[in-house]
Amino acid sequence: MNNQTILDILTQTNEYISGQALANQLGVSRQAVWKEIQSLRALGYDIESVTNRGYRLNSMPGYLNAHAVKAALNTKIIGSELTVLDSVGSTNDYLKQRGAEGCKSGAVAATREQTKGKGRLGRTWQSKRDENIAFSVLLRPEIAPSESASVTPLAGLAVCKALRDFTGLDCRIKWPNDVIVGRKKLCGILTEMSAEFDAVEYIVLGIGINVDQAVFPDEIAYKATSLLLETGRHYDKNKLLAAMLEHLEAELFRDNFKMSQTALNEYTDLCATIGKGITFTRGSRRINGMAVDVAENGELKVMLSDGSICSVYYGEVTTQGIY
Ligand code: BT5
Repeated sequence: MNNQTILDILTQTNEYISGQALANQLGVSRQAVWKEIQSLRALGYDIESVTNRGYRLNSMPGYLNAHAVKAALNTKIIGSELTVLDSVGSTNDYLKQRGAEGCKSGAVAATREQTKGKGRLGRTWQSKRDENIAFSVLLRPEIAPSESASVTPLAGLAVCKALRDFTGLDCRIKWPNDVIVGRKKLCGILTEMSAEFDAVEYIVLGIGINVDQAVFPDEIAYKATSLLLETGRHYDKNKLLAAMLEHLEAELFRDNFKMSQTALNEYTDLCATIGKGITFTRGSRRINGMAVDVAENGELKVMLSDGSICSVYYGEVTTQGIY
């Protein structure tokens, strides 16, 4: 017998189910059901038992778990296959491996603990067990590699909108892919891709959000924030993850992974970088300019001191007044 099966039954109803009915459905003894209920309780599931009526699930544990996410999830593709790991090096690496093995588009891997979280360009993403959300989504869009540039900004838009809806915070996007509150970073996104010359094999979108973390290591404390620090509240991570997956599905599939005019307008409205002085790198040069717009393919349009406009697509951008 496995936990999943008893939980599958209990999560589908608000009614009491007798030990005998559970035992019959699972093909095990009532004693085995009782033992399993005990171990689920030890994991934080509040399962009530009433004589002559049976068992009922009152609440799930606060930490990330697949049943609670699925119970709150309303998507067709993203999350149709969903795993919540206890601990993993990086959810991106885990899903890339699954992608190479052929897992289907929309597969999601989240984790309670990430021990080797990755940022872009070889940097690290730090998070603490059960305090944050780290997850990845694998997608198999039928697009050319050159068309994939809009996936990261679309994901940034989706996560920003989800966080705004869920918390009421005035979250903004720091181009290209950070979600910030005020001057500090709440969420980072890392997109990785496996592609042939003319077709994308799969894209793995990795997203890390600071939820309950109250203290950050010295080197990032000046620029990192969390939902707890911003609102003084604890949020249900399972519901928040479900909300993010719903927004990701809506934004990514609205126009087959392209930035529609609506998405572009929303992105531009939420982009904290536009209208600010920025510094970016070209080779070994540092160049100053004013961010004026974001193009359909996600590029940042920057006005230089001579009035000319140039496009910035990669590398590091420092935005005045943010970080
Ligand atoms: C990112 O990179 O912001 C992408 C982060 C993606 C993390 C997710 S978690 C699930 C999935 N699995 C992974 O292994 N990764 C993805 P970048 O823009 O390069 O920013 C990294 C920089 O952000 C670091 O060098 C630190 O300065 C800072 N940083 C690290 N951890 C942070 C945190 N928890 N909150 C705010 N800033 C952080």
